[in-house]
Amino acid sequence: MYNFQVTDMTCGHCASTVEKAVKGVDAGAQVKIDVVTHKVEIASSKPAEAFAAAISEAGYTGELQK
Ligand SMILES: [Cu+2]
Repeated sequence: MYNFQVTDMTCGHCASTVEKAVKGVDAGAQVKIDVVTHKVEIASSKPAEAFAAAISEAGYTGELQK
């Protein structure tokens, strides 16, 4: 389970763009997004770096929380 803080994800449109980016890395990933707290939870066996890259390619700043 990865926790990303995506501070510039501010509305439902952002959330769906981020979700699409995540599913582009792993179509079977489980994604939980909270726009209010800017949190993106991802359950996947793919590496966190792949999601970080996809989120930034989508135009957002995703910071992995340790
Ligand atoms: Cu938005």
